[in-house]
This record gives sequence, C-alpha cells and structure tokens, in this order.
Amino acid sequence: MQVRPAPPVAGALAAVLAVTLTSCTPVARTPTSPAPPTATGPAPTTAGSTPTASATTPGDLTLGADGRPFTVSEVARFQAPWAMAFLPGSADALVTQRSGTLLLVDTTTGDAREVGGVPRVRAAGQGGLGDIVLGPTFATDHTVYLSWVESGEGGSGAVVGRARLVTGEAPRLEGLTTIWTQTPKVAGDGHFSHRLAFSPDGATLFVTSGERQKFTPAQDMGVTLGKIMRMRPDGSDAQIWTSGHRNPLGIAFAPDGNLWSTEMGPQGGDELNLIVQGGNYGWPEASNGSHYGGGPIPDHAPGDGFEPPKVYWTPSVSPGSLMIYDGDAFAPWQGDAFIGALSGEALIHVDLDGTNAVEADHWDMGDRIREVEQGPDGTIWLLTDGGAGRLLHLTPVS
Ligand SMILES: [Ca+2]
Ligand SMILES: [Ca+2]
Repeated sequence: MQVRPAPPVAGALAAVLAVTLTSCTPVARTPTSPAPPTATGPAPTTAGSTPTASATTPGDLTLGADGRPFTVSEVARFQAPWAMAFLPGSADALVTQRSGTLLLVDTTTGDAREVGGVPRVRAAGQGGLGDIVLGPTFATDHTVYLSWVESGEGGSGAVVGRARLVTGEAPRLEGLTTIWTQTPKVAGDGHFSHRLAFSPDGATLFVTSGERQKFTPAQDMGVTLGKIMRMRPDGSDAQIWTSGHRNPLGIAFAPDGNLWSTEMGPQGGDELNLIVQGGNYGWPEASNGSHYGGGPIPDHAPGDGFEPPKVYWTPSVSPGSLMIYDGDAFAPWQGDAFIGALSGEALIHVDLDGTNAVEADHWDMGDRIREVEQGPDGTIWLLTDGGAGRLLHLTPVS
C-alpha cells in the first residue's frame, strides 16, 4: 500500500511492491455503519499492517493481546465531530461538530457543554464548522482559531476566524473576527480542507485551502483554491506558500521544524507531503492516482517540476487528519506522524526522520477516523466520523 514514488524502482523491488499492493486490497467494509462500542475497542486485526511494521516499530512499547501497543476506550459520542483541541494543562478539550456547534468536553467523563458565540456556518456536503486550534498566546489571551464554511456571492467558501474563549459556567466565544477568506467562492460543497497549524514560534499561521473540486484553480496563482496559505496570526500578509493541492485535510509541524501535510488524492494517490515554500505539489497535472472512473493522470515523476509525495497510498485510505507526536506516553514515537484514515478506517503511523518518511504501522480501527489529537499527558485521542462519532482514547498497554 505504501510506495515510495522516486527514484524509479528496480525490477525486483517492483515485484515486491506489486505483491504489497495486492495484499493491501481493502477488505469489504460497511462505512455507513460505525462499529459498535465495546469495552475493549475495535476487534483485533492485523489485516492493515504493512510488511515494514516489525522492522521499524520500536520494540520497547508493550503490546496487548491484540498485538497493538495501545488500549482503546470510548469516552463519548458526538454528532459528526470534525476536530478537537485540548486546553493546556487540562483534561478539557474543544470539539467542533460539522453542523455548527462547538463543545467544551471534559475528557475524563465525556460530559460536554455547548460553547456560545460560534459563527453561523453553511453546513452541507463536506463543509460546516471545521478545525479549531489554540492561538500561540492562548495562555495569556485565551484566543482560539477556527475555520468554517460560509455562503456568499458565487457559492460558498472556507473562512478562518479567531475569538476569545471564555470558560466557566457559560462557555462562549467573544469578539469573533474573520481573519482570512478563501477566494473565490464557488458552487459545490466539497474540498474546503481548511485545516490550521501555527508555526512553532507562533509567528505564522498555515491554512490548507482545497481546490473545491474544480481541479485547475490549484495551478492558478491568482486564486487561493488548491493552496496552502501562510499569514500572520491576525490574518495579514497572507501569501500562497505552496500550490498544486487537491484536498489537504491535515497539516502539522514536526518537532524538528519541518512542515507536513496529508492530502486526499482522487482515485488513489493519497499523499503525505513535506511542505516547502514555493513548492508545487502537482494537482491536477500530476498524481499517483487516477480520475474517478479511471481517466489517467501522469504519475509524479522526477523532472516534472512538481514536488512528489514522501509517501502515497493507492488504493486510497482518505487521510482526514494529521498529528505529529511529541509526548512521553508513547516515547518511541516522538517526532512521528499519525494519520486518521476515513475510507481506510485506520490509524496510520508514519516514521518521520528528518525529511524522510516511511509507513511503520497501519492499524485497522473498524471505523472512519476523522481526527487525531495528542492529549496533554501524551496519550492519543481519535474522533470517528459520522452521526454517532466516537471519542476514543488510546493509552499505552500496561
Ligand atoms: Ca486538532
Ligand atoms: Ca501531489
């Protein structure tokens, strides 16, 4: 399933890859039926493990009876949750629901309170209330950043805003202001992307901006569709940082300062990209996938002028989120990437080493994974997708 695109593989390696691809053909699934909650989490399986798992997984994590280095417990359920962010030094987390509600959740009990003052959103298709992250100076000003979809002339589009979070008896957002608007607004309700990440120094905000299922805008430097944007925390000096993106639904900095993004390919060709200023990531001129129905697209290839993915997945796993780990609970994973797969119904662990990336683990979770988040204590949290989306807590096997 995981194939390194360049350099061209020799015959023997190609044969191995062919076998790998064949063995990774997805098993039959029922994506519209979330797995029933159980005390022990999803049924154990090794179907999604890659051949590289045993070679690259550090050996000092204790494995459970199901062969996994974590135990899964369900904490709460939400209506189409999309993103979450923990408040610093707290078990409380903010959770967005796509329909346009924001919740303040006590993750020790699962109790949730609605946060007032949220923006009116256009909730349709893939759009609605989207990402939420804490501002770089949250400790002193309680500023949070969130993204959503609004209607307007021409159709709809993503926007980013910030507000002050007031906690206590009546949690609410105050002083909400829009700081960035995806342009132009177009018809349709797909590929907004609108994931957010601050640079480690807090000086710049990165926003993923999908191509709205319109293809060619991703190569048009006159519009912000199909781009990753960089701006100051107040939204000023917004600039196109990278181009040629399709639907980048994950963005995160590694502890070493490298910026990574996951992107949904078309039919195949999902990507993990190393984001470098000025890079053109190829869409729709190059992709290791094909158009739906089979129309060919040239693969990423050396010399084509495009930045190739560091890892790609064919068939698609539908990466919907990206978290790069820096905690202590799973210390061997520090600096590694964790990707929530929607259609792939998996949690994918990618070993990052500087600018190199290799898939290390691929755990079948039996449900569409919408969000991956690291908790304050270094344990890992997942939100599953859909109307009865589950908040899952992954803790080390004891
Ligand atoms: Ca998050
Ligand atoms: Ca690409």
